[in-house]
Amino acid sequence: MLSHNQKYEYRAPGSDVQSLKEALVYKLIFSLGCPPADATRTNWLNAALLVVRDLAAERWLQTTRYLRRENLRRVYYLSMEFLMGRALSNALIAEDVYDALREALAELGQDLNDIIAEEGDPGLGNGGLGRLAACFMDSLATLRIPAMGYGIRYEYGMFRQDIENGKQVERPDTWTEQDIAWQFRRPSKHYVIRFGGNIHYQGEQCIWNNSEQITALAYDQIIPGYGTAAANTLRLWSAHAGDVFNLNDFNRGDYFAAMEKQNTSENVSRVLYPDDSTAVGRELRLRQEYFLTSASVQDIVRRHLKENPDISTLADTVAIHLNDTHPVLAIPELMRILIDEHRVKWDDAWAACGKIFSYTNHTLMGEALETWPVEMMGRVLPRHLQLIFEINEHFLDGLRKQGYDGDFIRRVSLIDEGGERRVRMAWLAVIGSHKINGVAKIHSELMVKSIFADFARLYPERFTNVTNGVTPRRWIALANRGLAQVLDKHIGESWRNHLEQLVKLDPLKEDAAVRAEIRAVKHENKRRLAEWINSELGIKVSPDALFDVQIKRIHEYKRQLLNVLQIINRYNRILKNPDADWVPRVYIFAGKAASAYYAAKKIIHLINDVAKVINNDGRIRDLIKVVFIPNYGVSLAQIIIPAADISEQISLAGTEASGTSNMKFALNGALTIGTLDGANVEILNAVGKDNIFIFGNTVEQVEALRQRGYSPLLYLENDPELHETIIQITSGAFSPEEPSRYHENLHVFSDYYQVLADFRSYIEAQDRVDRRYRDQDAWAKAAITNIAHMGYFSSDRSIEDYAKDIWYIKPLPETPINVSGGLSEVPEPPPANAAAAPKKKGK
Ligand code: 26Q
Repeated sequence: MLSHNQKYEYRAPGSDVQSLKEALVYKLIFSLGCPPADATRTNWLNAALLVVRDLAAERWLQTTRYLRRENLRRVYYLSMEFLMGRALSNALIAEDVYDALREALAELGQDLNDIIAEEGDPGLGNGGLGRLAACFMDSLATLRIPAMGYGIRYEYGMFRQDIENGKQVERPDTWTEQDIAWQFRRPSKHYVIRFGGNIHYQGEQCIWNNSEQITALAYDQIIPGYGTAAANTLRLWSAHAGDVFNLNDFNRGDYFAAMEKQNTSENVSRVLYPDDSTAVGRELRLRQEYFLTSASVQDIVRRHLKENPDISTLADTVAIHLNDTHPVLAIPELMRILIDEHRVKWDDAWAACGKIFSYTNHTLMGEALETWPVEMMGRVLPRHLQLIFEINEHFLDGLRKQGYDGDFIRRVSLIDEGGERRVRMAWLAVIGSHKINGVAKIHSELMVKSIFADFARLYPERFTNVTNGVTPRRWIALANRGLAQVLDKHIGESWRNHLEQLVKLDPLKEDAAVRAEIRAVKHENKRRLAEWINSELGIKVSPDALFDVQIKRIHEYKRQLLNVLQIINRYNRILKNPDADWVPRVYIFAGKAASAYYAAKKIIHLINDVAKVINNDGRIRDLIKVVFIPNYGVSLAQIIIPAADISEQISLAGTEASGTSNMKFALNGALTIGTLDGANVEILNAVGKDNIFIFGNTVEQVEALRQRGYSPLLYLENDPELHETIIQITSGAFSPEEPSRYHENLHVFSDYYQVLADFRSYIEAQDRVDRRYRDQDAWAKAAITNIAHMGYFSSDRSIEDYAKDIWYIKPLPETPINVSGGLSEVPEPPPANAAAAPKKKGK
């Protein structure tokens, strides 16, 4: 038997080919109960995941233990969305065992690519905001910053998109059915979450009674850093019937009533809400937001109290970051816990919140800002509504004392009193945080001039910018292995966690051999995508054509419609002038529309209608192909982006907060065609005006047009080619079976996003693209320039900015932890007769 202080000897798994092979077979037999000869692909995938998880598990536990021992300040990243992408391939890169595992599997008769592709892609997010959270988790771990992500384990993530007769059809995404061996279910980590009920006072003490209760259950996944001994955790909460599902209900004999109740409470983590054009206040969404924040804040406070004598030092050990307003209920929830459960004084609690919270804004569009009806909030979260009112009173009283007038007070009040009273979540985030940031330079500048102008006057020091970034591990090392090899050969391997190293590539653009290598990589990526398009969609496209790509959520402000008009115009021009020197193009679209967003779904239909007509028009001789790739997600992005020549970033100036695919494309050697919006502006500065195609009105011009009264008809009257495209669409040239399909709902007549105003400038920019593409050498030079100047757009740089300027957190030392054998001390055994001999103090 082992005695105290003795170490239990265990063998850390080896990462050489032979050890991996043995480990794979071991996992198949002993963990999955399946002999290799009978193993399915899913069995192999799970065996591989278990083996790789073992490789990461030890340093993960070591990191946690180190943090606990040193009691280090940690940041908690709260987000309703995490679009992590597939886990296996990512972990193979982080653990540096990609090639070794491929060999091990090959020796066992398996193909690594097939095994990787077997893994589903959990779609626990809508788009940019969720993927940003995932890139940030990767960078936090890689930079050894003590951090934890908190989110929701939706049973149904983003819907699966099918295209039927040109239209989007939504089907449920049943990702949990695959039962992937990656997440750890943590039955011991659970919290009660309460809704509804009523509140009353016993003296000073507020009591919240008769609430409905459910349980939040933790699922953890390891976030391995690249090239480091540290690893972080992503904790996702799943709702389980708590108190509601109790024996009493059964004993009363109503088995089915008990079952039904369980159903309603577990609804909370059932499904991801869409990023719609407007933030409609749905009660279940409010419950979800509270579910995430309450479970996370309870967990954070519990951890603090385990490592610290009392609650008074919480702000020293904890930073909580709010990814948009979605988790902003964390502020009143922390107030409730501090005041009601720990008897902290109101002012002290509020001061602590101000130190703990920080908030990122991701949109300037007023209609997308979250507000909740006071009536609903009072019903679902009575204590929190009361706290919000108190916070508001304190805030407004302070302003009145400083002499602010009634109109100002009305504008900054947490409660919007115009019409049905509503709680303004963004305002709550601003007054409860010490830092508020936008996600690109132009966005942060506009933020303090527009939506937060009043608050910027009150708290100018709080507002700052952190330009978004993307992780080079997933977006080059994994997605573009060909490019990674070229980079390794010419500039060394350290770009993976020092992306600024890419600049070393810049002078090599003058070297014809390097240009040839870069072109060969691109061609191979295009060939791979062409093959995929042919096998999955039955459309033949040539890898020699220019691949022009717009992949992102379908939204009016992102202006997929502008791209469609341009394609139709090109089609018309080719028909009129067939012998000109046209550059063959493949236009690739992908993206989902929120299921209730009628105009966005109409755009998908139009893209598919236009594709059908043009792709089947023999006169075009394959000079244009239009492909809509269904069911866009992280894994598809990994195939599409490395194959792009042109990256479409054509939102109306002032509407796209940052964009992040723009960074991924440029990093993979695509040239941007874009407006002066979001991070495009910074990409322009990085690559120089000759290596990007900028067009369209500026923010100031857009604003001036609006002021004057924007008139789309003017553009139609003055531009016959534009007029022609609109007439074709509305008269049914692309929907002959239903000519009225686009009669009235094209939305061009109000044209809120000024598509027509930018049309001509866009066409001219596209013609410049053609001219450059005809000179393949010049194109390759521009592509290399783009890659070389993308160092700034690493999410490592973003996270360094956050850590220094917003969270005040330092990274762990290089080797914080004794990785070999450090986990295995046996705890002190209990006394022989524990009940009879209570532990003596001091021993
Ligand atoms: C809100 C209320 C109710 C239901 C859903 C929502 C909701 C959900 C998701 C609102 C918005 C979103 C997602 C927003 C998003 O992805 N924004 C993008 O964030 C990126 C990262 O900063 C930016 O690059 C993009 O410009 C921005 O559009």
